[in-house]
Amino acid sequence: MARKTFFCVDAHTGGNPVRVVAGGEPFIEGRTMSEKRQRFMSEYDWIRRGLMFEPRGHDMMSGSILFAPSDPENDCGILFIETSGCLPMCGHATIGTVTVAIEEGLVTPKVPGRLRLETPAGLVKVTYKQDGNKVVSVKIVNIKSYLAKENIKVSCTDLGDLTVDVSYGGNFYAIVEIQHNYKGLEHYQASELITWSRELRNKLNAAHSFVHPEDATINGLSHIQWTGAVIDENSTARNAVFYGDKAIDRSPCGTGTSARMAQWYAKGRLDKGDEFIHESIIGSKFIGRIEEETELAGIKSIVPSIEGWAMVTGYNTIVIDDADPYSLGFQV
Ligand code: PYC
Repeated sequence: MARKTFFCVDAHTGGNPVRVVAGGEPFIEGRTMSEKRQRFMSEYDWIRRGLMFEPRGHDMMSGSILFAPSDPENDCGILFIETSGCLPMCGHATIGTVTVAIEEGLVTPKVPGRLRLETPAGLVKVTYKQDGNKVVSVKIVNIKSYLAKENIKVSCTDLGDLTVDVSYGGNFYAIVEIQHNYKGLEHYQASELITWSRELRNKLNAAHSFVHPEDATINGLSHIQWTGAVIDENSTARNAVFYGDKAIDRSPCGTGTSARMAQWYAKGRLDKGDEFIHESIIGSKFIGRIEEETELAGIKSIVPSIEGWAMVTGYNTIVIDDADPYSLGFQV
């Protein structure tokens, strides 16, 4: 009988949970975080399942595991774990992880106020501000983001025919903008958006291929971004991002915000330096900005930044015991 113990610091970023594994993680081979991610998914997925699903987690649970960096220039590596799997990149989890790592002394930055993080999707540069020990804001300069496909037709059983764009901001997002058959997220129940998201994701993945041009391990449309009217007139846009089987991000979604900025940039609706204030389903906000105009394998792309905040909610020593029939969790 084996019993494994994980020391976790729980936090939330703009309302969405981040469970940071601060002790108990295994040694994982791999030269890069992308290689470690592949190894983790094939050999250690029980850790993700046990820590993310019920009864230790819940449908929205998401988190991270910290590793030593492979390049000594960098501060640390991050693996993202979620109910949906191991994402190549996760913005809200990065903001939460940085907050926890600094406040709890899990990482000592080489340069105070700055971190260089290795993620499976690439290097992410971070700046953060503190008030005493409290990290009050975290700004992440994300990986290159781009509009992958425009004007894709897809039908939704309840809504009818829709036209969506697919954009990459660390994960591939289908973005549903207001149109004839879709009035905006505030007109529907979250449970309806969840049901429709599953259908759209299945149909879009069956009909199209979404593969990162420089890293084929990043593939598949994983997230649906439903847009809507802003609550605060000072915000630029609002969204509700669906992921996994039943999750709607409570934060504005960092990679989703990056994907939306890349879409707007490609369509001439956002310029370098413009502020993009993005609201979540609960009204929490991230501040986005295009830091750089660039290209990725010949595709017009941007380097976006996202700024937000996180709060520690608790310290959690979690046991996963082989004798427990629900050691790998469950979903209902
Ligand atoms: O913030 O990038 C994000 C994210 C992805 C899924 C949930 N949150």
